[in-house]
Amino acid sequence: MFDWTIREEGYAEENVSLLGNRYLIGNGYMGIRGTLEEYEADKLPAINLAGIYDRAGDGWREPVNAPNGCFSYLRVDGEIYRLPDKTPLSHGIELDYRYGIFKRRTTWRTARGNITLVTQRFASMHKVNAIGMRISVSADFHADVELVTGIDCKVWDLNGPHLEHVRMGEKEENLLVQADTHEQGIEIAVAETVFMHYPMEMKQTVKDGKTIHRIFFITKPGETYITDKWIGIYTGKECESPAEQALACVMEMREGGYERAMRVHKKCWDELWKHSEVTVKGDGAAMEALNYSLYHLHSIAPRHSENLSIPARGLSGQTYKGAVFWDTEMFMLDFFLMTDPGTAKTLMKYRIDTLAGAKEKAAQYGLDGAFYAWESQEGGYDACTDYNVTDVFTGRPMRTYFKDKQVHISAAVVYGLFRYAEWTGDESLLDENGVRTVVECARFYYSLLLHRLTKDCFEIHDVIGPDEYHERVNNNGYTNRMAKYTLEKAAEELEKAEAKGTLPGEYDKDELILKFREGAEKLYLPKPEKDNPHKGVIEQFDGYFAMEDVSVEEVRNRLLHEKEYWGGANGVASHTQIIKQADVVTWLNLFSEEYTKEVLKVNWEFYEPRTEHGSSLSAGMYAMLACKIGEPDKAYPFFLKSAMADLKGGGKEWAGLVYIGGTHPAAAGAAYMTAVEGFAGIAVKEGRLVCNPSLPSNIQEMRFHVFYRGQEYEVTVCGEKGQITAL
Ligand code: IFM
Repeated sequence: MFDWTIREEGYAEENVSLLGNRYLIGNGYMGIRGTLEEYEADKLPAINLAGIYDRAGDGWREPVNAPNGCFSYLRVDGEIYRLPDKTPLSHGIELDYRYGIFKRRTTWRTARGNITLVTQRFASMHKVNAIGMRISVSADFHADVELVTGIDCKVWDLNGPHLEHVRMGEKEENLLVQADTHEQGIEIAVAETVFMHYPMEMKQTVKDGKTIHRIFFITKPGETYITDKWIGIYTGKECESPAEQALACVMEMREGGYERAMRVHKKCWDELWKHSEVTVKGDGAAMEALNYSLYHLHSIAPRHSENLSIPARGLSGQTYKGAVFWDTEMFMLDFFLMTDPGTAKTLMKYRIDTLAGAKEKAAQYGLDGAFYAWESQEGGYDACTDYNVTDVFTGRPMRTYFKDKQVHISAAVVYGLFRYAEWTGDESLLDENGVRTVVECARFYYSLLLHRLTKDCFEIHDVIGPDEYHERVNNNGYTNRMAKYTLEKAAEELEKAEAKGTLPGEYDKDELILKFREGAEKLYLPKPEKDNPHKGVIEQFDGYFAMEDVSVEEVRNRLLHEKEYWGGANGVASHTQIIKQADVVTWLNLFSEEYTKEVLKVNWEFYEPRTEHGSSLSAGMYAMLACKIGEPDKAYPFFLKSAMADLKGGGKEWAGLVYIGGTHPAAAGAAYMTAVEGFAGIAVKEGRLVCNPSLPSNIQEMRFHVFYRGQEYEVTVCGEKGQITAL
């Protein structure tokens, strides 16, 4: 029976970070790590706020964690009971991922009897500024209990502290914290209110960086003492007076009551699942992992906003500076296009709105057009630094070129925009600013083209492709193909825009079309090799085949330190054929119709054993290409790996000495694409939705809904048969 719940029994200190990710809840406005209420900053609790960034001193600019309003613990007969200090008789946590409800249950043996603490919390999908918590205490004796619950202002930060002028206090019976971010002085306000279903005494105290309620009561054996707690969070980015709003929010939530708030919250989730649940018959593990992945995507979708996108680590913390990467367009977008097109639009609008930042970045490099941020924060600011990895041996920052050389990012934006327009039929994003975005990206690639005097083609040199272990290479096939795509699309769009009357006045259409078409036509693309030993294989970049051909295992054995970085100038993989993640395979997956199945297969088989899969993005691309080759059973383990990226964990947590742990929404998105587009074979042919299933042997049947061009369809796939019904 599929119960939409994951559980963990017992307490293991070493899993604190992992479980924080696995048990994350969120509503797009905030992500709340799956940590215990009593945890302080050293155990990585976080209420991570979407789109609020700050830079403290010389540290990396990263998203802000709000003061921890979930903070709580118990004192029983004068003694503190909290984990890990007091060993419990039993302890467990669970996540209902149908509804984003986190629960914990802990029983301790005290000198006079047993006491049990049960908590439940949810980030309201209905009122995104609110967190609801229910704290239940029961004992088998007359325990003298003090429930301590409040707001902890000492937050976990990677590069903090971000909060200044922290003001802790109370307003009537409610707690209130106000603080300002360091860089821009954005006010963050967190309010808390409690409602007790039992007689008690209550005090309020400010102590040790926390403002707390102390609630005193004596238990009767067998009775449960329930406290409802509401946390409201507002920032100066969304309103004039965040403190007032946060207080009003918690009062309103308390007034409405916990049960009602929970009902409305669940209704919102039911509505999301109505369009997105994927039923898988014959394979419970696949169904669980897939829907759990979709849960994560829903939890971080910025539905409350019109100009936010999704960071590479979702809302699970400050890793990767809370920045938006190509992950969104190339891995997550399809899920939203097919289940929640409104969110897909928001994601793409974010890119149009950040065009100015991309143009500024191109200009900084002496290039034309728009070079999107590799790690995009608000306004398109590139948070990627020159030194993104710290060397484990010297402790020194290592120069990496992700920001300067991963030029394929601009093409991902263009790809996303057209994917949006083609899938939804909504051309509104391709208004003047949308056209500008596409044209500026094309101008960027045009300005990168090099013309050797001895060759009648253009080349692109000195780039990093998706495989980040080989930096500053020439003619990375993926990059060149995506640049060609952008140039072609821009030329087409210029024609269309003129006809539609959306052509921005600053462009000389005919001149640009001529240039873009010539650029696209003459851009060099490596071809499948004709002769052995690499017959059919496409060389990832100039000179790749000449690099040392060695196994992933052998390269791993050469590591002198478990956290050593594999890439960079002298990494263990840098001068070998070992690649970090799908590269040529990503290209072939996107443009599979341009090659024979044989070529697709030869490349899959050549590159897979040479891929470390050091990025969670990698497996999904291999899974999808395997489906296109017609080998779903080969795709299956890669699909499961993607779908289980957060359920199982085990992904890389370190790049050198830099922490990169967190959730993996791109892998979640890739799992969705593999299931729906790969196994079920959903695609568009001549403007119509078609279904061409190729199920792996252990999946008997799949059912799901998809939106296409404003119409919702139900899809049922069984064996080789697929049925699409308009709803
Ligand atoms: O965008 C990816 C990149 O391709 C590999 N390193 C991690 C980034 C964020 O997920």
